[in-house]
Amino acid sequence: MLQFMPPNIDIPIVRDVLEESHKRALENRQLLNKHHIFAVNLMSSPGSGKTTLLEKTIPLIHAQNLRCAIIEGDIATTLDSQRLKPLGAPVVQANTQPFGGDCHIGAHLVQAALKFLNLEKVDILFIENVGNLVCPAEFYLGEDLRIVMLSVVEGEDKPLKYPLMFRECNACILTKMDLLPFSGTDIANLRRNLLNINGKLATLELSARTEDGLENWIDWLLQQRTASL
Ligand SMILES: Nc1nc2c(ncn2[C@@H]2O[C@H](COP(=O)(O)OP(=O)(O)O)[C@@H](O)[C@H]2O)c(=O)[nH]1
Ligand SMILES: [Mg+2]
Repeated sequence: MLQFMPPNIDIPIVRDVLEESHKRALENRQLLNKHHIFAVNLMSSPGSGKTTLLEKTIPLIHAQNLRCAIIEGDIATTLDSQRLKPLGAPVVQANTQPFGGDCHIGAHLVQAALKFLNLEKVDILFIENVGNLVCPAEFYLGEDLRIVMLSVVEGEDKPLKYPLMFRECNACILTKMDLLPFSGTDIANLRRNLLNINGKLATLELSARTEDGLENWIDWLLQQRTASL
């Protein structure tokens, strides 16, 4: 008979790891509070458009005289950081490959990354999480806002298949709306699926390519920040 789990699995070790992670997240929270920083954890599958949205968002936030910083999470490379650096906001790359290639950013990595930022000069911190619709949902980092992006080409079933992510987030940005006519996605059904999984989920729709919906996203984001102050 196949046995999938050793009978004496050491469950306390798993719990300790999660407790340690939560402790670090609360420390991050305290530090961010101390500096009045509004932190946004941006999550999605690889390729949904997180970096592109940041490329479009940061100049618009800067235009409001608010200062941004970015923690860029990836398993490997500094490719996304290189895309974002010209925007003028400080960027810290957090790669998980040296720590075993985790499929999400941990609170300890955020803690380490925060040491590279002059927190006195940051109003909004964006954390681009590792592209993954599963693991990042499980780890609180100390953020104010958890956002999942879902591009319409990924299909209307994704909220049903990856419910934790959609339950754990405050908002879902449906993106690549310019591709909707080619996607075969039934947008009404997608909206229904989102709300069936999480009735409190705020939903925004935009295209970073055409910039439709971008202004609405910025207004909403700044309202969330104001409400948190
Ligand atoms: N058509 C279209 N393409 C987009 C949009 N946003 C991002 N992309 C493209 O999707 C690809 C992946 O985007 P990227 O921002 O790197 O995704 P990330 O992996 O989530 O950071 C790139 O080729 C982008 O140009 C959008 O709103 N519309
Ligand atoms: Mg990216």
